[in-house]
Amino acid sequence: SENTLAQPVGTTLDRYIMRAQAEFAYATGELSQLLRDLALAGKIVHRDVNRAGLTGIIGSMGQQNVQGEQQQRLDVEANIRFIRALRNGGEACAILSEEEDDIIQTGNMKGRYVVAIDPLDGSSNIDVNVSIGTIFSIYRRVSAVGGPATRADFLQGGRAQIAAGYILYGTSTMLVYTTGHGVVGFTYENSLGEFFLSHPNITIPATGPVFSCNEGNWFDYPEYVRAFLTRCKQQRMSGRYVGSLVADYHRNLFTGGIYLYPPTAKNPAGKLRVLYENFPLALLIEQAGGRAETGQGPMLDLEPTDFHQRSPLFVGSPELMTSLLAESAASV
Ligand code: AHM
Ligand code: MG
Repeated sequence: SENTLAQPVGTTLDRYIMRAQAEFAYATGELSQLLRDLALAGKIVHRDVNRAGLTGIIGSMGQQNVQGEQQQRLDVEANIRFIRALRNGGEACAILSEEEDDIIQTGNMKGRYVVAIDPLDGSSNIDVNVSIGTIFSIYRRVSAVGGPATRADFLQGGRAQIAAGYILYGTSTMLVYTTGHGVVGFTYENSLGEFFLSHPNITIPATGPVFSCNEGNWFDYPEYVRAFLTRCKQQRMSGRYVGSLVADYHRNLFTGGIYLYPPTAKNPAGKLRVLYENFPLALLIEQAGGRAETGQGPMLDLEPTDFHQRSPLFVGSPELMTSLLAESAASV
């Protein structure tokens, strides 16, 4: 998964995508167009997020989304932005969004791709000015081109993803993605309105100093998870948990570490969603040299059956994942 593209300083996302398209021969430029569409919507959401405190756009619309959570206005906004960009771009025939129960047919029946997306994850963090993110996953459709997308298009399994990534709206806005040839990162330059290549070949350190989980759920965690976390503490590792998945994941990707969302009493199957959270982050981590697991096996081997299904998520540096799995094996 070595990324061999030599890049001059100041490479924009568009230029990078054009060169990568030639180098990796992906499709016929359709995937390139999709990535550009996602980046465009990401710029608009970046603008909305950064204006949020100013324009009173923040706040509940008094609606709940399909998971029964209170929806914030910016979630709705981001959902609209991404759907519109993908519909206008023409390459995606359908979209699955965290914000909507059923798949959204874009009307582009000739489009060869489907996109699963969490348009704005961590929405409970919006009101308190904490980093939030978008997560996306792309498949080539298995249904006939020219007709509507089907359930099967979205339920192909994590290994069928042809691209995945996230946008972090943090101290900087960054786009990080993979098309199966390593992981690349771009940083948004506000005044120019462009994403620039800033991280040409992202790999996760083999181990790292950080464990990330919601320790408030400690008494719900399986015994092997507690045994592993106890070891982390004995070794004086750092506990770091924003509670915003993209931010926690992104930090650990760079520092090395492990993120855990085990089953809990409230969420016995885990909290995070398979299709637009766990699968894309799992593909990214494998491409970056790390590992992602459900607790029952590799995340990417899970066979999905439902659009909004959840699973536990354990993801991070390979050595830490190995010690977690050793605790798990010792516990049976
Ligand atoms: P959301 O779908 O309500 O935005 O929740 C998703 C968030 C993730 O960003 C984060 O990793 C997780 O929920 C945190 O959950 P908890 O507050 O239970 O620790
Ligand atoms: Mg989410």
